[in-house]
Amino acid sequence: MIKAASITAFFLMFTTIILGQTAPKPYGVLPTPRQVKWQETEMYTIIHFSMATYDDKEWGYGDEPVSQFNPAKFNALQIVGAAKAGGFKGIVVVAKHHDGFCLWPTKTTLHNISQSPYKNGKGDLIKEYELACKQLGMKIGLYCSPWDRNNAGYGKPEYVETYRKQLKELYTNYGPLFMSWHDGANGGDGFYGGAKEQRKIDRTTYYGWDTTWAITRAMQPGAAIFGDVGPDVRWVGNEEGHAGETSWETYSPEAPEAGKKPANGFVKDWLGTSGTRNGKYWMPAECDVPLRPGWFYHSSQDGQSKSAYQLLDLYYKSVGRAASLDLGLSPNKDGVLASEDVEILKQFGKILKQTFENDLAKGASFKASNIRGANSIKYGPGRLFDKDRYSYWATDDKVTSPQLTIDLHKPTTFNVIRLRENIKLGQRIDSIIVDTWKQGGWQKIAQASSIGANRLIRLPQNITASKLRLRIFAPVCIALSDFGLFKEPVHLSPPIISRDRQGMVSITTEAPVSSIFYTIDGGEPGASSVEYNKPFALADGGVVKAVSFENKQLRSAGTTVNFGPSKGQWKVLNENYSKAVDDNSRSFAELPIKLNEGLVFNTPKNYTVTGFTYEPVQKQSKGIVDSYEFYVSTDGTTWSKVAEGEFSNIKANPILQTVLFKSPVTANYFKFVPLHTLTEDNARIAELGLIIK
Ligand code: FUL
Repeated sequence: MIKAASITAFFLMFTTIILGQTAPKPYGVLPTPRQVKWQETEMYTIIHFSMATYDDKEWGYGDEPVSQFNPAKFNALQIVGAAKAGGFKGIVVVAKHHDGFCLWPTKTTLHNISQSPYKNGKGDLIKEYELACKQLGMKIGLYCSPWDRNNAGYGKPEYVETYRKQLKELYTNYGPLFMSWHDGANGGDGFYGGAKEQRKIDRTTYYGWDTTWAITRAMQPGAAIFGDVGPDVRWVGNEEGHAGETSWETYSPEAPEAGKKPANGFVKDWLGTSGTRNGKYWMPAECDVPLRPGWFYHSSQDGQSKSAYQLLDLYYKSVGRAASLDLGLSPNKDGVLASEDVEILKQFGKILKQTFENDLAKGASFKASNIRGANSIKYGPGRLFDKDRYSYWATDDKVTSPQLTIDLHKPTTFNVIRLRENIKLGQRIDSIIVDTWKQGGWQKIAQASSIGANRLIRLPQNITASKLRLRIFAPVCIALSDFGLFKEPVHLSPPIISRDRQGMVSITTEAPVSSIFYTIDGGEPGASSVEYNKPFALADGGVVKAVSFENKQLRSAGTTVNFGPSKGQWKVLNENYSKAVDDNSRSFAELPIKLNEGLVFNTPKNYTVTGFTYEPVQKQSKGIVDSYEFYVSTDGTTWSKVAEGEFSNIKANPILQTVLFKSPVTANYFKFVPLHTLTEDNARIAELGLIIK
């Protein structure tokens, strides 16, 4: 028996060697089956709806009364259904955010939904999401924030036990989960059961991540674990929704301090944007980005959701760079998504479908410079055009720079190229070049480094060609599984609205359009609104909405800009700081942090003000203010404090910060006092603004 088996084994080995059918040897670190499954998910959403929704904050402090949680129309089917219409395959529910409020009836704390009026204490939002996902065929994952600003024990060992108990409850009662999301392990100030103090933790040791992850593995083996340091999926290092132009699926996380172990919240996170070629771990990136400016719903951000074409751009820069797109959805106080968000998701899903349903490379003939073992059935380029992501064209071991010519048989117009490797054999390819045959010669039209599970190249213009050539460069033989050509539908770029220092509003577009229509009364612009033909005055501010049209048929996405009063006549008392109110976000004022001192400006008339805005300097981490005070006065001498607090999440998401006062105030002197910056240096202010009633 043994003899017969070994003869068969020898025979098999002999034929595979002779016929060249041994698969290429895997290269570098490899994905686990769990990571392969996660990679195929490509697009999911993360849903922030909790206490902060009611307090109009990005991070609740932890002292929010449970009595305020009572969404009148919460509808998980509406939320999950909108995500599905957008082409997303799953949702990650924020089961507990930094404010510590648990959306399921946990036994670990009283700060949970069972103590709220919602469904008379019988509510369980996670169950509602889970049922909606089951009904709609969507995957579900959970985010239970490690940082808990409500829990009295936070910072002490006992809290880590509580956190693990919370995870165990979630892992037992819901699922199966496709992701377990662990981020925001910050620590800092909070309510902490009434202590109201700073609680610093050592992020490398406090949470005992290895022990926590072992619980996830045992109880939810299918869940990919996300965090700054994975271990399955890494954070991309920004909340803008894009991976680097080159982004490797492998990664070697580094701690910011030499000799220390990297951990969630303690890593050179900017390295996550591109990953590491030949990195230590298989740890692809997730690109998380909110659909609206913030993660939670704020009515002040209505009209500022990303358009379907902006989402498409992010799709190319995330899913198209072998990462995933995790889009933040923010139900409003009623517990549903705003209709404008639902509409955008629907349009996005439609554009994706229109773009990718028709592979223009189908039916092409192809010629490879080399086929592994000359076995064209098993390893030939025909494998590129089946729908299987893991069948592949491979070359002989020594052929590491092969070429493929593709004959489309007729002139074909496309603007997107897709390439995929069989990642089960590792990330093998360094770079590729695509050429088209034009006037008797090859002409380069695209190039890219890092392919991995999915690489989409969006061309700057339409290309029409009938013959293409693909050149590949790798350190080892290749295992390419897909080559596709697609045509994104024609669209108009949305209007760009700006205002000068004199208060004149101009509207333009990137490329010429036949007409632009706008409104200044908050109404939706359409072909019967006012047509734009010259700049108009809006010195006291207001909402401008505009849309562009091509021949009244093709309509662009809309643009909305909410202007405060024009700053042309504002005076900054210390002229060194005048760049904070010059209507130019690219210039900034820099001032030292000093108690009671700040930046004072005076307006030429009294305004009834409902809030103010602070814009940090973009693309720079220095001088970002994260806590402040704001004062008003009518004589520049007697001041009253009208706001104080933190700019939550400004590090990861440094967008324009809007602070609304408890009640409107009338004044002509205003003082912004920065109390602290993330980098503990001088404060930098790109712009300060006022929100006028
Ligand atoms: C971060 C949090 O601090 C933000 O508030 C948000 O939840 C984002 C998705 O993750 O870590």
